[in-house]
Amino acid sequence: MTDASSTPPVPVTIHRGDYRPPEWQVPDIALDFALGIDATRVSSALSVVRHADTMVPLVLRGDGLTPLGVRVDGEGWNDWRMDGSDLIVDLGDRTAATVEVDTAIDPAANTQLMGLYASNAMLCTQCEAEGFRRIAFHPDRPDVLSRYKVRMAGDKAAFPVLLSNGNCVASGEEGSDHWALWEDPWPKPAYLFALVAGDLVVNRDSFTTLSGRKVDLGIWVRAGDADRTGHAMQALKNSMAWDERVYGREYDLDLFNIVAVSDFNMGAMENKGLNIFNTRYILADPDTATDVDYDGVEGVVAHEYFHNWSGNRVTCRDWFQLSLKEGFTVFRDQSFSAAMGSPPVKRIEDVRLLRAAQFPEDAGPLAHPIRPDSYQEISNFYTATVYNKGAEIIRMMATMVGPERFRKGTDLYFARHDGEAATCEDFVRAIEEGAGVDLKQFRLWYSQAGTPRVTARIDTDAATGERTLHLAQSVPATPGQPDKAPMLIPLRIKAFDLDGSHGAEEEALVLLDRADMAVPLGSYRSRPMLSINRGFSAPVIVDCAREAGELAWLAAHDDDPFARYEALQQLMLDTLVAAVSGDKADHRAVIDAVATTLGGRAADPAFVAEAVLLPSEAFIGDQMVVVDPDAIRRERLALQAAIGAALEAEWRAILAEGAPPATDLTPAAKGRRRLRGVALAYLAATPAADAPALAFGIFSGADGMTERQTALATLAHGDSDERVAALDIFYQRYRDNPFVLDKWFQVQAWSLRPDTVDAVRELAGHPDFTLSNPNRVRSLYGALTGNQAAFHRADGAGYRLIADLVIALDPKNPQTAAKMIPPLGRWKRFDEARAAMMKAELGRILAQPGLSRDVTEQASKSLLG
Ligand code: B3K
Ligand code: ZN
Repeated sequence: MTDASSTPPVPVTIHRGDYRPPEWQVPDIALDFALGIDATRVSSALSVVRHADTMVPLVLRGDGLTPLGVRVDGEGWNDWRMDGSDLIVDLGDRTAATVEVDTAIDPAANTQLMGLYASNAMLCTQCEAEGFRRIAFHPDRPDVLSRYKVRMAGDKAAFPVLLSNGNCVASGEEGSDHWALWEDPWPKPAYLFALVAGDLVVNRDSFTTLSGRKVDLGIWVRAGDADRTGHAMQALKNSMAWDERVYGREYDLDLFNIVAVSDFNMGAMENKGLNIFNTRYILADPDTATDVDYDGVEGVVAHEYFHNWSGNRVTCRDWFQLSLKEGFTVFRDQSFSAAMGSPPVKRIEDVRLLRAAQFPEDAGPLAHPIRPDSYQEISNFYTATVYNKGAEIIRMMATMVGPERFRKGTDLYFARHDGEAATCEDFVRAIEEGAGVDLKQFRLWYSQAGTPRVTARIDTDAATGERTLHLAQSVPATPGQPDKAPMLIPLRIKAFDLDGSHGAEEEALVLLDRADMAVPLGSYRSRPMLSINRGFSAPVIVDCAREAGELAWLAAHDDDPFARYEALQQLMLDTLVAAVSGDKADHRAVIDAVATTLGGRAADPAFVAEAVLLPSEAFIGDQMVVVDPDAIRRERLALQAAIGAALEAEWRAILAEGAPPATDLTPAAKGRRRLRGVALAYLAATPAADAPALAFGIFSGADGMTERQTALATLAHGDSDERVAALDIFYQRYRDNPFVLDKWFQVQAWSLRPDTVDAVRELAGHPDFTLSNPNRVRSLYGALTGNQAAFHRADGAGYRLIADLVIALDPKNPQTAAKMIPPLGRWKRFDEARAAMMKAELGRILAQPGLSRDVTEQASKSLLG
């Protein structure tokens, strides 16, 4: 017997091609928990059934567990041994048995926040992907599905509320202890197991499903927080109704519980019937949450709820199939949020996120297909590629077949694989058959990494006046994939006729399925205006030489709102890239286009706010061969100041109109607030002497967090007395609210001030800063890595700070530590001096003894480039 926790992890690479079906299935599991914050005893009884032809022993995975007793069919059993952290039980020639194992765990010492851990005196679990093995020995693979019976007992005063998956079927008291027995009728993989025990209050509601089943809904939070759960509850009920209407999916238990937890590695978790959430995606009221926070709550509640079908009823065969549930579920939550608000604005937000997080990933050392071929630590593959590019791939299928046929495909998928652990291939096949479409070449999206690049050019036949669109595609080499085959790229296209010579203009869906292609457009007397990849129909980069005048025309007239947004962004990008490359900056065309777009602000303020926003520093950098963070900042600020000054009267008028009440959460009100934030930022970029006072006025007069935070963030960029005062007032007012205090850290780390890296270093020593809370870590250090010029400060201070963080955090929480590494891995994109410093920091991280598998994998791959 060995203690697994002392064994250093050896990086082993797991390959998708090595998948073998499980040799033992576990149809039933009974768990018994004797709860304690720093000592919880777990007794598990696994009914196991042999599925192999040979007499292989039962392998139960463990992580940091010691078996305190092993019994088989009720008898003490000696035929077991430890293999590293795993428990191997030799069952001889038995084909079925009940294997019982006792273990003891210390939730309070669990700083990884995986398995059973303590958060604010409450016990909770996180098992995806491989956390169940930190609670009990188990095969712990998603293709082993079991029915669970969970009994838990503990001190009534410490743990008045006892929750698990499914339904509570019995409960009782024993002196100062009490107990509850939960049963989940639906077989599920171990990663969907959940348990919560603590002192919680509940917001109860109910939902009646399509077939008339009444479902009790409960959102459990700490005392005092219940009145901030209304938005989450409404989002849950809207999600349940939407999934019935759009996908025909009904909820399948009598109870649906959500618990909010302060210490959580990610957003939320879809455990069957017992979702566990990061508090930041549950609690919202106008005083503490911004409009963006409200939308985050709605989107994440929907996402986790939708997993009940796309993830739980149909789960993943193995972790390489992760995008099967995540890509599809992100697509579902994006469609839901679009339906609840403004579809074009939602699309812009989703594409902006894809470009900010996924395109860089796809262009760097950690690039991987949405269905990866290998991994060392699966936690490192919960990426923007698997989630967000995965959603784009589902969206392309939906675009190609249209909503009715897509629904036939998903109906077939759910019907055919209900109760199973499926693969991405199963999904594609169901869409192929259900929707009646050939997806043979399309499957390359699952196996080829890298963002395809499409070039587009219109040629004219001088003799006939016929126009032809020439399209070409290339997919860049990525680690392990030097050569790529042409993909199937669905491009929504329209060529606008300026002089009426062409007749009706119609949008076409062009399926670009080879390296080069010519698309006849017909005859146009003057050059048509090309609108391409409308609605962002494919996750590609389009290179299309269009002059400023053409982009300005499209920004003003295209009938696809996304394409209007895109044209203005392209105009801004072209202007900025030229300026950064040393050309004399000409701001006129952008200013005029922004002015024209602002003309539509009364009708659609939210869209206008998105459209007139300048591209981020990082996205400008992505257009360059070698990123020059200082020049990008300089030129972006210069353009912002020029737009600010030229349209000063407009910005002032928008601000003078006043804000809608913070309690008004309609899309129109949110749009007006968003536009006011943009106006304030433009005004603050000008030399206008009253800008800080104006921002401070908005800050102090705000009746809600959207206006308050926007004004604070604007002030935080500057050097005024108002900045110091506002930061102090904000801190004093919200120092006891961790969720809002995160914003206080974040706005300072986002600041465009030259001393931001020093400020972050100092804030890390603030009494309210802690490495134990992932939200706090992200609010400070995550914000810094998103601040391009600060993180890439020429002396390498930003790199050092992040590497120091990774080294300090890894022993506590490797998952969160590993998430901070990718920004250091982008060294190939920067000048030699910066690249050398970034590599040196990666090397310093890798030289640390006892490094986790998570950080080892990310840092070593990042160093390789
Ligand atoms: N499925 C979880 C993510 C689990 C991450 C584990 N490292 C949340 C979600 O995507 O819904
Ligand atoms: Zn998910």
